[in-house]
Order: sequence, then C-alpha cells, then structure tokens
Amino acid sequence: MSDYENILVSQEGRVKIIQLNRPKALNALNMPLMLEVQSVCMAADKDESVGCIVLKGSEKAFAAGADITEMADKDFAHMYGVNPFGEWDKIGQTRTPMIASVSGFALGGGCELALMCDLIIASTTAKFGQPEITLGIIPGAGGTQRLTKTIGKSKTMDLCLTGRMMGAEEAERAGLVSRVVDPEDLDAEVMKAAGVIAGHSKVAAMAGKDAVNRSFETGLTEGIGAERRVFAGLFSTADQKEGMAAFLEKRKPVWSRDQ
Ligand code: DAK
Repeated sequence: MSDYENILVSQEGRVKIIQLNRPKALNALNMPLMLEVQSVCMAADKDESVGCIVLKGSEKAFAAGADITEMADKDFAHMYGVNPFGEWDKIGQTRTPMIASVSGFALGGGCELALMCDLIIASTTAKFGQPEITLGIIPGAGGTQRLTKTIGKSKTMDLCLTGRMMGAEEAERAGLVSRVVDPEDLDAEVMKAAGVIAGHSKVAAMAGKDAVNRSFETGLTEGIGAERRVFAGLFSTADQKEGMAAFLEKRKPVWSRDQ
C-alpha cells in the first residue's frame, strides 16, 4: 500500500487509486490529507504508467467536507491573506483523467473535491450537498462555480441556500453524476471505466480533458477554437498515427508508451 498518513495509495494496471483514509472524521479534508492527494496527482501527471486516477472514500463517506476543526478559529485576514486552502486548487489542475468514486456523504469540500474530478460514479447511497450555509459560510472551493456550471443555477441555489443533501438519483438526473450503481457494484464499475480510460493514449486523454474543461472557462467561439487547436495538435503525435493506422489495418493500436 502506501507511506501516507491520511490516504491509501495503490495501483492496479494503469489505474492509480487514492483512498481518503480518515474514517473517524468521515474523511474530513484537513490540509495534510489534501497535500498528500495533491502530491500523488502531480506525480501521476508525470508518470507514463498511470493513465487514470480513481479518488474514493469509505462506504459511509467520500468526504464530509473540509475539516471544521482546522477552520473554526480563523479570521478573514488569515483566510484571505494567507489563503491556507489555496493548495486545493492544484488538485483541480491535475491533467490525468480522474474519476470520483462516491459512496455515502460528499458534502461541502467533499462535493467540491468530487467536482474537481472529471466524472463522478456514485453508489445509490451517495449524498451530495453544500451545507456550508449551516456553518455561517458559503462554499469556498468552487462549489458556487463548478456546481452551477454542472447542474445549473436553480439546483445549485437550492443546495447552497438550504444546505440540504441530494441523493444519488437526483444527482444523476441533475447531471452531477455520470452513473449510479448498487453499492456492491461500485468498485467494479469504477475500475472498469478507469481501465478503459487508462487504456487509451494518455496524451489524447489529457488533450480531451483539457478541451472539455475549456467549455467551463470560455464562451463557445473561444472554446471551439481551443478544441480545434488541441485536436489539430494531436496530429503531431505518434499515437494519432498509430491509432489511425491500427484502425485501417484492423488491429489494436500499440501506444507509444508500450513501444
Ligand atoms: N470536519 C471535522 N469533523 C467532522 C466533519 C468535518 N467536516 N464531518 C464529520 N466530522 C466528525 C464528527 O465531528 C464526528 O467526530 P467525533 O465527534 O466522533 O469525534 C465524526 O466525524 C462522525 O460524525 P457524526 O457523528 O456527525 O456522524 P453522523 O453520521 O451523525 O453525521 C454528517 C454525518 C456528515 C451528517 C455530519 O458529520 C456533518 O454534518 N458533518 C459536517 C458536514 C459539513 O458541514 N461539511 C461542510 C464543512 S465546510 C476552501 C476549500 C474547502 C472549503 C472551504 C474553502 N478553500 C479552497 C478556500 C470547504 C468547506 C467545508 O467543507
């Protein structure tokens, strides 16, 4: 397994698995844990043997939010000036495709962490929410932004202003979750999807992720332009030559990393 204190890290084939491991605190996200997650993600970007990252929690909780004990006594000058949670943003900048495997609570920063991943596969037990309002604050790691772009204004307002939780089926209907499966099938379904993603050309998967993410940050014309440039750029890669040659020759591609 791993030498980390707050996460368990393993690798199956080309899939890196990060399991949040603070069960007594329902995987509350303290800084040491987030720095560990960040360091594994950054290393995965540079590691040709990793084609996909799976981020998971326990059966009861993906993560019940940022660690409230770390935040309770902080003041504005510290939160804004020192920006102690600024490091969180780096996880959202991971270039390797990431799947959030969500069972149980994904609340506050836990929901935001899942939203930093590229897709969310959930168990029927999953409960998503942004309950920060009940603590006298608002979401601080993209919840008001990524969630709005993902599920729209009305439902985001509903979650952020009432603080209520949303079950897995509602989350799938809203477009937050890409698949919902029974709890006993979650690991297998996630690993199947991760294996498929990891089996593709890594440079193409990174480029696809990059292009889809442009739609979050730009208008349509600019986004289409970014997509076109990344699309054209892939024609300078060995994997594009091999992928298309393999199709025409009716065989499986051998990606550059395997040569
Ligand atoms: N922080 C610290 N400890 C937590 C925790 C959390 N978020 N959530 C649960 N725990 C701890 C509980 O205190 C309890 O500890 P002990 O009393 O046993 O020592 C243990 O986990 C088990 O929790 P419960 O006894 O409460 O378990 P229940 O099944 O009864 O309830 C619950 C589960 C998830 C409904 C409940 O624990 C709960 O409401 N938890 C808090 C959920 C929450 O409010 N989450 C939002 C936190 S604020 C930012 C980045 C991120 C953030 C902000 C800024 N920047 C980049 C600037 C994020 C902020 C947040 O997430």
